[in-house]
Amino acid sequence: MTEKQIEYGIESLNLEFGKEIVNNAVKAVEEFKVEVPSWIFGKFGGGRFGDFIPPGYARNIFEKLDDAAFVNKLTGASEQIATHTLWDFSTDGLEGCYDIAVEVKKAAESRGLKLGSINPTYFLTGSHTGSLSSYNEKVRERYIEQTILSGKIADELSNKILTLWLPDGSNYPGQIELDKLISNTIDSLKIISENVSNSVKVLIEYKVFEPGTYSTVLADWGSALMMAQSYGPNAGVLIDMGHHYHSTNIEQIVARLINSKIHGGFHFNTRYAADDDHSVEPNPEIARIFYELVKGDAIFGSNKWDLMIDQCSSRENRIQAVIHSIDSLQISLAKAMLVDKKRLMEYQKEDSIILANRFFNNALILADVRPIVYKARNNKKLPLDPVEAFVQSGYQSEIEKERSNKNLNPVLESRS
Ligand code: LRH
Ligand code: MN
Repeated sequence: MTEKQIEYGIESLNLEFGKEIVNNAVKAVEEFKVEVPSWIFGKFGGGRFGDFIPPGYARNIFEKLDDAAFVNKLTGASEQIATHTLWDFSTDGLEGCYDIAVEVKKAAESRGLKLGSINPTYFLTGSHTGSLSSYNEKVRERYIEQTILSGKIADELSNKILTLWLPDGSNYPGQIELDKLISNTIDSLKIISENVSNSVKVLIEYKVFEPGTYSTVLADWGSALMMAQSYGPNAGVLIDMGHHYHSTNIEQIVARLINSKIHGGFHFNTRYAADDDHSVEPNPEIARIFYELVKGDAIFGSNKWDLMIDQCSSRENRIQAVIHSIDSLQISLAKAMLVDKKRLMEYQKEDSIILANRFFNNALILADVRPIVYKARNNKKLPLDPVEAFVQSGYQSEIEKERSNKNLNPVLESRS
């Protein structure tokens, strides 16, 4: 889109939505930040029926930081990187190591990045009987230890956010006592809350199924909220887009948590089947979610939620996929900023159902907000289309060449 087209686009949006609303939307896109996951740059993903190894994938946390730094350079919106303890701070994938985390923090900052949310890893070797809910006390202790270490890393080296996703559940009725797993998890979280600083915010992630099929300990927002409340006032709920049954009204879960002032966070991705973890699509659902977040002052304000991308790729280019997600989130934010809430609520008061819906959709579905996103990037001297800029940069062929030489120090070889 040329400068002229952007100006025309802004002019027509000013006419339809008003100059002040459009200006606020441009400012919001300029300030928007989202965390990227370290694991998107590695070989993790690809589904269980294939072993596609993406060319030029990041072989260790330092190459992941290189890729994340390049994404931040092109988007100006992703200086924080989420890490997984046994993927990024471990030499054996069995235990986390604080000193490696110190090294990774230095490496991140030397690339203009910051460590973001810390994810204890409850799903690698030895997690087949569960983690914090396991019947096996030794297993529970091991994961409690790893979580306390991850809490220390979050408190002392990153942004004081600890996000917990438990794969715990069962595959057959009768395999376990459902209430036993719940009480084991509550007991484990109690020990963790006594050993992790309460300046650390703990976000509990739920998932409707997988790897559990018959039962999942943390299967929905309600179970995650109850666990968070049993943990303490510094705990909340983490919503992952792909962790719901189809037709679940996710924006209503957001509205409910904001309404009850519960700490919240997001793992943004898009799914067409189940927990696909695909790149974020700028669809009406994401726009409606951003409307609730903007209205609830949860993007920039006092009630700020922790916004993260959690995706992994099958065959698509990983770096293009995460830049595409950032672009889609900025587009969704711009749409949400265009809703004139005062006018919408007048339609609602009049019970003008269809007029309210059409007015809402004018902003969230029909408006072309690309001129707003481009103007914001122009103002920040950033490429208008960061995905295209990535393709033109030659970065992909550079990393494929560089990372094809085999003499990598194994200690650093990453497991994700
Ligand atoms: C589980 C999940 C969780 C992560 C993992 C990589 O499906 O969404 O957030 O820890 O993906
Ligand atoms: Mn997730």
